[in-house]
Amino acid sequence: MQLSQEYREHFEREGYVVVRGGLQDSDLDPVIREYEEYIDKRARELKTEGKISQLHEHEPFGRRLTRICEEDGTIYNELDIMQFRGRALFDFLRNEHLMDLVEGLVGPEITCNPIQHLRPKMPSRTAKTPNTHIAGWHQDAAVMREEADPIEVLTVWIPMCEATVENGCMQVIPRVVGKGILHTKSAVMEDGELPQTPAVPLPMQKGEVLLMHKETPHNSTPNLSDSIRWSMDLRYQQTGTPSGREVYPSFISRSRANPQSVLTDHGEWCRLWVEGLERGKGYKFYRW
Ligand SMILES: O=C(O)CCC(=O)C(=O)O
Repeated sequence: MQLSQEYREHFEREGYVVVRGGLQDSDLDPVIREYEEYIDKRARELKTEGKISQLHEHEPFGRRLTRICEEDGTIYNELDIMQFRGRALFDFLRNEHLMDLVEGLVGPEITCNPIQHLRPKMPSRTAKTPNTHIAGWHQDAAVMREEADPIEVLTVWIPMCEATVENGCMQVIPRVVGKGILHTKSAVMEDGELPQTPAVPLPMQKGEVLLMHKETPHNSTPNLSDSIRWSMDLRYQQTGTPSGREVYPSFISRSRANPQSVLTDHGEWCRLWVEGLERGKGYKFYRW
């Protein structure tokens, strides 16, 4: 699906747009299956090691990890993109439907920025799981280093299940773009830095895609449901521009001019991340 003029105008005016039907189950399900298989394998290992009492194998995708983590939280820290590095996940980062949407705003030469996450946002009441996926108000521009300030890095937020107000969907402050970085002290906005415009909660269905400008303030609230809110947040930009996190690997995910330059080698992507994570130890990720 190409990004329509109407969607583009909404993005330009509001600083974000939710694209209905941007992805299909067949785009997301291979990633979900890959995570299901991994969680199953790791649950069996933890059970053998005596760290969990049961496999919880009859629980659905939205609940199994919660049940496992109530007994042992190890798997939780193995699931973000750079640690997990699955093949289906890597393929998804240059998925054709996704690239079509991104091309509508970034143009035909697209690089995948390394500031990218896959978040299993756990129900808040899960005692043993670190609640790291509650995002305070911030602009993504502020989590990049200064060299990316002039660059248009597009945030793409993708729910892998329904995202609701109850399970902690994204919220944005519209029409802020053009004022630059509003943070003055840290990667999270302080009281008084947030524009007074009312926030817009963005409940989304699986298959919908949020495209967001890097200056749009956004947050996400605690997950008050009893199911995990699975999502990905990815970033893309024009090839040849600085990522704002140079220590980690960017890669070309679409090129109309030079299709051979697209990275399709899963092993090489993994290698780049292993090296990048090593290089990133002690790196100053934020400007403050
Ligand atoms: O997924 C979330 O809850 C927060 C995501 C976020 O803050 C971001 O993509 O910058």
